[in-house]
Amino acid sequence: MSTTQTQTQNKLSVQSQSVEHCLSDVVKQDDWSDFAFAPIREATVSRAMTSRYFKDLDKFAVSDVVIIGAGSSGLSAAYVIAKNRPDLKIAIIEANVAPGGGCWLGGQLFSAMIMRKPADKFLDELNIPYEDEGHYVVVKHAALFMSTVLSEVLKFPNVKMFNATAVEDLVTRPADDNSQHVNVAGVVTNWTLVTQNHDTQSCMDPNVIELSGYKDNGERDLSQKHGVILSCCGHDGPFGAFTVKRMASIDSSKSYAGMKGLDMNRAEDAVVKNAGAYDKVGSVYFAGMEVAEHAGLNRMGPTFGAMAVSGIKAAEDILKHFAA
Ligand code: AHZ
Repeated sequence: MSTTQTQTQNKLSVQSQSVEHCLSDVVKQDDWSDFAFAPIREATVSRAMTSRYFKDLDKFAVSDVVIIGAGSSGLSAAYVIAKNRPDLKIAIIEANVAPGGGCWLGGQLFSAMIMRKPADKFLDELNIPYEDEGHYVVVKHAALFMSTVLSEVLKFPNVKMFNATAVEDLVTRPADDNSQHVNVAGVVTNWTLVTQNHDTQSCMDPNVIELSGYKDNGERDLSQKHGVILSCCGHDGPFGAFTVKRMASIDSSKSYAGMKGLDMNRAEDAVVKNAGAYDKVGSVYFAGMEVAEHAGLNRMGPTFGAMAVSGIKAAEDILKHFAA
């Protein structure tokens, strides 16, 4: 390309057209030959990362809300809770390196994401553009929704996401009525790569995030609200439906119904209606496709309205718990 670059008053120009970018006032020559970053020591980089990470581990060792799974439902819920209650400590645990769950593409690896109304209200709140098709709207790429909700959630100072970290068990306490049932009082975490290798290595013990509202001896501190877990692990898969399956294995009163076949109309309404508090376990809530696994509902396939709206409904329930 016969591009003539000149520099006028410190501004780059291409074929006499002024090129404006964030470094226009920093770059001294159009060939960038004297460009240099500010100096740094390698140890400074290490300390800048690790000191913050360990500070976060310390800060969130007791959390008010632990969200398991950073897919479309978990992040929608996180947005609503964090926006309404900046005083609550919200830890998001995501097994994958890349958060987002199944919401980087629409169906069958196509890009567009469908949301049925009234889920468009959530898109409006996040300023995400879409095409209005009457009863439903189309976001041009699912990644546009995911990247926006993810960045909004991560901006909240009271939210920390621990990614590449799996919840591999639950912290349990005897139920308040002293029956054989359990309350959930926290999550047991590990690096996902460690969780995936428990069968190939000798014991690699995990870490724990405890819910707020317990005394040193593990009893409930009735002077404060107890923290909650919102499980948004998606449907059955390598990690999916984690909390539903684990609860069924540790509490005989709980069952794992399993997700039924695809029926968009039935599935989306039902997932929203059944999202929220888990029966008789005061500290556990569900949203997203894990609701279908828990309640034996149909799946909806590639329509995402119920993911956002079930997250909003579960968030509403959790906000009510902390407000009461
Ligand atoms: O990595 C998982 C994913 O990002 C994460 N996750 C699952 N188990 C975990 C664990 N510890 C930590 N034990 C865990 N993280 O949870 C996230 C779930 O995201 P998702 O997008 O799979 O679930 P969702 O319910 O938010 O959205 C489901 C989207 C679907 S599936 C579907 C269908 O199959 O019909 N239709 C829709 C809209």
